[in-house]
Amino acid sequence: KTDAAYRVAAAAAGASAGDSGKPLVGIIMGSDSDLATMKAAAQVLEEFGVPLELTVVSAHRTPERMFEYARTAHSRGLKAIIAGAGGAAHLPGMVAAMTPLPVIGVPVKPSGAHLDGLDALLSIVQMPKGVPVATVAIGNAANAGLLAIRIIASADPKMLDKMLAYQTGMTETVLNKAAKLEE
Ligand code: RP5
Repeated sequence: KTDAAYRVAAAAAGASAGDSGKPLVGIIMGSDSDLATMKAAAQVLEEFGVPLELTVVSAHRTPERMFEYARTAHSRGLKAIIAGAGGAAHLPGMVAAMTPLPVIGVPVKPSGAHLDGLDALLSIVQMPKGVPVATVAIGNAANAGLLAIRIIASADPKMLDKMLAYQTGMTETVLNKAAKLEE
């Protein structure tokens, strides 16, 4: 999917959602410039058939919107939030402070950044005791998607089967590559 397609998908979020028709995972990012990184989380969720919503929420530029999003997320039926930001990446931590849901933080390396995303990583990972954010590697939004699926799978046997199948497939792929190398 192109970035533009994800913008359309964001606008129509929930339209193709699962049983209840409601998104289960919220993907938010500090800027639309983060979409190139964050769309990998959406792609993984779509592959597993997890309904999602995706939008821009900025801790610094739209603080009231961030408050509103975080405070209403659980009552709207979300089960997890994936939050990505670059630089002084306060979005995941601030959202975690205002929701009881699990929050997965994605450190984004903005194009042309001088600190290679390390600033975002440290901003997201160094949370005080009591306010956890599960932080993935710099730019690894796909892993954020997979972690959100595991959270959902813990209470959803069908999703658990899909995750087991994914893991089996990954193992087989690597073993096939190893076998080819050994030929
Ligand atoms: C952060 O600043 C955003 O999450 C983004 O990674 C970075 C640059 O944002 P733009 O200036 O491209 O909007 O808040």
